[in-house]
Amino acid sequence: MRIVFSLLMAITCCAAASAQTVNIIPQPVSVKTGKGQFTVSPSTVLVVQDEGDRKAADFLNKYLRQYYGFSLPVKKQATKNAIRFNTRKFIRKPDNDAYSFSSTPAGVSIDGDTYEGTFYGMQTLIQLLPLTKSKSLAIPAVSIQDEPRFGYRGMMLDCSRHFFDLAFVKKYIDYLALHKFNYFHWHLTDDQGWRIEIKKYPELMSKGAWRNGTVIGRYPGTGNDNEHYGGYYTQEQVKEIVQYAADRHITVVPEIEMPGHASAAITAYPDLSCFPETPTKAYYPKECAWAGDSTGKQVVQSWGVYADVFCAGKENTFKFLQDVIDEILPLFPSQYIHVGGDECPKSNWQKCAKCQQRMKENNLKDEHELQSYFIQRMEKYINEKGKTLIGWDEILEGGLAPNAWVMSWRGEKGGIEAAKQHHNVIMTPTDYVYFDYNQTKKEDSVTIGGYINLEKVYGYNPVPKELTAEEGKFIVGAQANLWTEYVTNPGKVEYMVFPRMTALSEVLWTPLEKKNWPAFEKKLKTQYKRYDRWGSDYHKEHFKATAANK
Ligand code: TNX
Repeated sequence: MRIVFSLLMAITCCAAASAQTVNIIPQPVSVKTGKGQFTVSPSTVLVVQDEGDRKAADFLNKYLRQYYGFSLPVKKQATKNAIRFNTRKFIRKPDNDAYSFSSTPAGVSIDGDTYEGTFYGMQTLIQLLPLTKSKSLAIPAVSIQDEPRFGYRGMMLDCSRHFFDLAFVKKYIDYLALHKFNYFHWHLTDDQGWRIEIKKYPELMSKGAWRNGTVIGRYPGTGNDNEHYGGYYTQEQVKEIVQYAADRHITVVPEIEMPGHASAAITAYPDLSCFPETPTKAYYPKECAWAGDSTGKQVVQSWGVYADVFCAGKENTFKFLQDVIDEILPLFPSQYIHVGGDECPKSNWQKCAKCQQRMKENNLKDEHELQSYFIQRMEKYINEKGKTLIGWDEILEGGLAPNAWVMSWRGEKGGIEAAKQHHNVIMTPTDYVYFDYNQTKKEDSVTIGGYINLEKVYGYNPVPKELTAEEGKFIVGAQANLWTEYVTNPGKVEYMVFPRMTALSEVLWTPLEKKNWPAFEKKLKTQYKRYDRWGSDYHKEHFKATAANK
């Protein structure tokens, strides 16, 4: 017995030696280190008072099972050796998802103001776990008070240019959860493929979801791969993703592009174009190679902006889009529906008798006002359904729809203007958060170009100094976009987002005055080990690259 006891003591001592230093990203508001440590082992109990906190317990158990090979019993009560989840203990600030975290040798308590807060506290716990696989996981004694700086912390994934299967979309959502992000912006339609099942319009799936080939290499490409490429998510799969995200306190914001980036939809239903008889090939850049049938409307095979957009003159266009919205709303509980609105060439509208007629009837002085009419009409429809419209900053041109939220991507100008007009703004400027851009000057994979290194992302402040304190409140948060023209597989997604997404999490969560680049760089070394533990790809060159780029 004695021997067993001393052996047990020895194991506990070893665990003590390996306790992780406090290395939390995003950096919490306040961290106080205590004395000693708590050891998570298979006999530790998760205490959950109600169903709301079960999400936190379930996530932790899944994580422990996956990366450490054991999970913990979930109970309503326990006396010793417990991790307690306890939401709504105290309310600090309404709707701010704050939490307190305390670990002592006796146990761990995570007290969120909301279920989200408790979930974030659980993410903090995960970051205190040692990185080597063991059934005895020592975490240091700490006391943490924490809350997010912004209410909207988003990541976008473009699933149109390249299609990502359900398993990977879930993995991406897990990455968001592990970084305390709360919005997943799902880019579901674009010129190169329609990716969501709409039962009323089956040709969106049979035609709009497929292209006969893709250009090889960087635009305009060196040829065409001639491969039939595509796919879409069924409504059942969409529900599965939405639920998966909700279980991680993440809202999925769907994006259905209009009036531009519409050529996949037009391929399915040519009458949505101003000129149904004009073949897609007539709009296609001459320097890009083409595969397969070139008659009629075809899903495009290269990148960029296409002039074949939704006709703003036909009632049929609005009927179609409203029907699409009708099918989408029951799938997405999100308060926000993104309708794109970016990069809509006006050349077809200028030549189209029906568009010109619409302008005359509505006293619209130019095609920008016609775009504004388009978005405002869709906004009215979306508002009637009790939802809020989000659009890219082009929706400012020709007058902003009354309640719209603006995603400012062409720099911060649009966002500043919208905030001054008292519209909510999500910052996604190309200068800081376009994760399709290179992270080193010497990038050897094919990308869209550009250059945004880690330090640049880290240094981003989403609230521009041009705004007064009052106006600044309209900046609800920020988001990074991963456009996937040159991102063909999950590994490349990971390579493009890591570690920049980790830096962005701190931009969005940590109070400005607590951000600290040298401290972040130090923590990054541990973060790399986490990526390794997750089996994720990531951009490994940061430390070398910064030296090379100086
Ligand atoms: C602009 S950002 C686009 C996308 C491209 C991206 C490439 C925005 C609203 N539109 O269609 O994929 O640039 O960086």
